[in-house]
Amino acid sequence: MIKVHHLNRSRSLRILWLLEELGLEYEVIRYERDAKTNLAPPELLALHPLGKSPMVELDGRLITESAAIVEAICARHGSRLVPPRDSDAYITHMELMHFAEGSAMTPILLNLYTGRLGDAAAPLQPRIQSELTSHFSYMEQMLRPSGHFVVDDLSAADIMLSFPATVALRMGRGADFPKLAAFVDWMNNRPAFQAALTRGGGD
Ligand SMILES: N[C@@H](CCC(=O)N[C@@H](CS)C(=O)NCC(=O)O)C(=O)O
Repeated sequence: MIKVHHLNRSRSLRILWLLEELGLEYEVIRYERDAKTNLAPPELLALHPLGKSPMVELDGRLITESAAIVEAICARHGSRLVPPRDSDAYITHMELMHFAEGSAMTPILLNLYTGRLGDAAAPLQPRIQSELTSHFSYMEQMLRPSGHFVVDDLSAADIMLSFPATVALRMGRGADFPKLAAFVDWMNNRPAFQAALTRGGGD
């Protein structure tokens, strides 16, 4: 049985969505963010030194890092969500799988943290905002006419990019990036995504 250590309102929802799309059986162990600090509870630290979510137990092996988890699950159960390794699409798939956490999250997190500094953050803001815009614009540009990022059907990269795409909309950038807005809308209407939301506790 696959076990998902799931933190509410987190990137971990992507893993539940993936498992629902693949029709796999899994157990969800839910953790709640601290009401004051918004941080993960210490129970997650007992599992791994970083104490972050998602963490997944697959065949008894604890796996961290969303993209590694998605790749590991797809390797065993979801090869249809990854392009053939010898294809050009596979390179795009790898680029976007790494971009989702390795690139897109940097300006998103800088914006979140410096937002708490008020005026003290003013000198950093132009660069953070231009980086946010360039990363969201890149995603907008990569969306194909079919509404997917890599091939003309759901792929693992779509699932990884759903988090930064959702953040773009939460930041009120939907009008600037209509293809991203349509992608998030499509995701929200997908039964597997709705099932993932329910299994994750609804938020
Ligand atoms: N790059 C990691 C990031 C993991 C991460 O930062 N998870 C957040 C949830 S979105 C978390 O656990 N935050 C709670 C905390 O830092 O206390 C991944 O993609 O899995």
